[in-house]
Amino acid sequence: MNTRRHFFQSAGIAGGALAAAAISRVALAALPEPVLQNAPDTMPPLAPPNGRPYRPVLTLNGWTLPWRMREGVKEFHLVAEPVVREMAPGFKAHLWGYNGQSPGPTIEVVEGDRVRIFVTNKLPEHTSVHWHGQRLPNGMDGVSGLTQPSIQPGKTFVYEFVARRPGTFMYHPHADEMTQMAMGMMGMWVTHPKAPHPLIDEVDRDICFLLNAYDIDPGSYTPQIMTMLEFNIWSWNSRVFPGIDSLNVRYGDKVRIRMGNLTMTNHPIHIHGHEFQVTGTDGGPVPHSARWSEVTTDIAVGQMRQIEFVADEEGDWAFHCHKSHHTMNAMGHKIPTLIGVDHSGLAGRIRQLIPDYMVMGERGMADMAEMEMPLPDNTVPMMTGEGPFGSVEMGGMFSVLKVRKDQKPGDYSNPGWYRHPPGSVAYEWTGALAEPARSHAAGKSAMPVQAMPQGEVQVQVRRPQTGGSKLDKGHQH
Ligand SMILES: [Cu+2]
Repeated sequence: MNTRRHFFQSAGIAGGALAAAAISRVALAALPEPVLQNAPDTMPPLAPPNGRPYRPVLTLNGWTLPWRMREGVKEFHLVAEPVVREMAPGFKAHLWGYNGQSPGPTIEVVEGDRVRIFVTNKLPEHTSVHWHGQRLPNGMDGVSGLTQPSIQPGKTFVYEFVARRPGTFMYHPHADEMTQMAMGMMGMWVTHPKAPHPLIDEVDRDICFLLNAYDIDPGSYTPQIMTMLEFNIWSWNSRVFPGIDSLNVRYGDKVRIRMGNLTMTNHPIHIHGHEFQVTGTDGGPVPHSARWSEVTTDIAVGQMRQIEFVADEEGDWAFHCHKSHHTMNAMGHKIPTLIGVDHSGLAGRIRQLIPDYMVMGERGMADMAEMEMPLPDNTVPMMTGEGPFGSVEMGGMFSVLKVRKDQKPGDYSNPGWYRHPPGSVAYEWTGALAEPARSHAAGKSAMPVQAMPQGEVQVQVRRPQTGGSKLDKGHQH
């Protein structure tokens, strides 16, 4: 194990700038020493130790890659390699990534910076890096076969260009892309404006992460790379709730969140308690005349979205993908819907054959979150997360925006649960209930119905289908 790895483990990356300054003379003569990270924690923003100043971003459950300045060029060193990523406590995945983690570190520069990136390939197959969204010389675009030969295992390539456009970008391989992105090879890139920009506001908090997805069978460690749609792990920066850190801000802060989507489907990202505006896309800052307020923005595959709002409502606000199957962990979708099915008597008979058999789902799926069931070796429960009032019944692409008056400026640490002012929490009504007024008239329709059935028809609950189809991935009950 590399000593630098130890350094980051013990000291946290608060020493990131220090690490960049501590590069040995030997390294200065050659490649920048690769900086590695093996914790999945959210590291503090990396204050620029040199070059033009900016307010650095915070990478959710991630970190920023230190650089060295050499003759006016910012030099970075990415190492493409197999990594072990803790996706949630107790759940580790064997992924491919950069510098010890998946996703790789965020690269942060200033508009006009000349950037030189050394890419060393420690994977078992060739790779390349595409700088998604950037303006650059064609030969630096990283499309293996088209704009460069691929980087063979053991080789190091150099990319060099000027960061011309301020904005939010990504990087990922453009070589055996299906495999390498399914294995977690991706990272964020932020280019700050070099001077005050009419369309880019100063913000108090700037937070970024990637949307990614994996198909990892419970009990296994390596993603299925052939999966096209049926992923079972929906993650932000290769973490799933409750493993995703909360976004902690000070009351009144102007907050910017940058997200990039490298999954195979779109994600409508939704925030509670606040409205935001989309202030930037893949193409750069959005003109003021084209902005409107909303509470959900859809991020399509390959897109970046930058949202901004003033955090002026105190509390613990849910922040998540609005596809409800994306706020679940390790689940299969071929489980029959059992709501309303009467299982009485059935479980007892099945238990004579399968002693651990449990009947699930006749009252909805919330039972799953509350019941403690034996899980396979390496996975996360379908829904988890324990809030101050009980189970949150969420997993996957979910986190919490914590807005606090006593959060210090620039302090991203978790303030704990919100203490609601007395009388401001929904409560149980224990008084008498009046008989509800109901309309007894049959429904009207736009036109008279032809060929009315004789009697009344009610839709029947279908009995669960058994036999034949295996219950797909996820927990089987
Ligand atoms: Cu989603």
